Amino acid sequence: MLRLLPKAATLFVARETLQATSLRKILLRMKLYRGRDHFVIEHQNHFYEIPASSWDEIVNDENIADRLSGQLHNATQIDHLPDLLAPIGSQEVWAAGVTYYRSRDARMEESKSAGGGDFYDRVYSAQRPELFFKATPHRVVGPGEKVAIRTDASWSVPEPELVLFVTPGGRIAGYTIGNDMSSRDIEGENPLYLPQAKVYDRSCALGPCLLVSENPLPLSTEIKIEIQREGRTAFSGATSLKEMKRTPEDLVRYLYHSCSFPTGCFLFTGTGIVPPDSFTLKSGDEISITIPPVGTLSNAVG
Ligand code: DO4
Ligand code: MG
Repeated sequence: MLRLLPKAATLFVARETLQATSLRKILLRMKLYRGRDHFVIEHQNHFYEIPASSWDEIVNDENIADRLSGQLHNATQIDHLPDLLAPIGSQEVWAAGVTYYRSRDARMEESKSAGGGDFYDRVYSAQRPELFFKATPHRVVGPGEKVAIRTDASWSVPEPELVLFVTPGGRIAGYTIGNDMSSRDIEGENPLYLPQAKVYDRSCALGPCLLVSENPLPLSTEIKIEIQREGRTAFSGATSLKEMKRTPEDLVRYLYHSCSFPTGCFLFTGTGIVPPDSFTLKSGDEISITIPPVGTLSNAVG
């Protein structure tokens, strides 16, 4: 610990304690990356390689932040980030839906002719949230990898979402960015088709890192998306956590009710950005989703 403190701080016990406290606060918000061969912590714009046998070993600690700040002292500094993989090990990925008014509206519109609209209105205001299973790890892609469109879908969109990492004990220990790729024509035809509209190979992107934070993200946190097509912006949009109807803690409480997650889990918190109905993704589109404290997740469609 002292190695990272200014020398003068060691002369005054009270000041040292103060310095150590603020250092701890800084350390308890850091980015954890999963590289192909090793794990990396980003701290104050420097990268440190840390030893671990697996992603699960790191994130299954109920106090990930303390574990990482402890490891930082013996870590090897490296010049740049390695090629990144999705920040996931053996965790299941779940998702909440219709947590923003914009999503409720879009869902009611797309399912109107099938008579499903009322369900979305009811779930938006019900106490119990909509929670659905999104992906097993092998269906998840990481930064720079391609997300897919279902070949039997005619109307596909990305859903840019804040994703929680929840420990086996049910504590929100970190945040990442997610793309909940969705087939709106299939979902709109019948709400019972939701698993097919949502769960298919490469339908889920996560990354670029896990922001390990002991403090919740402020409601002013923005979520932004930009889709580039043939060199121009085909769609862009933004929202903030202020627009979310439910709290992350409430979503976790329902997810963990009568359901265990031995290695923790990821939980998408819902989308507040839906492109206009005339928009559908095409192969070659480049999707960038930014949540400022976490970073940017970029994936092409293909
Ligand atoms: O009910 C359909 C899914 C909604 C969803 O994924 C979202 O609101 O983000
Ligand atoms: Mg979604």
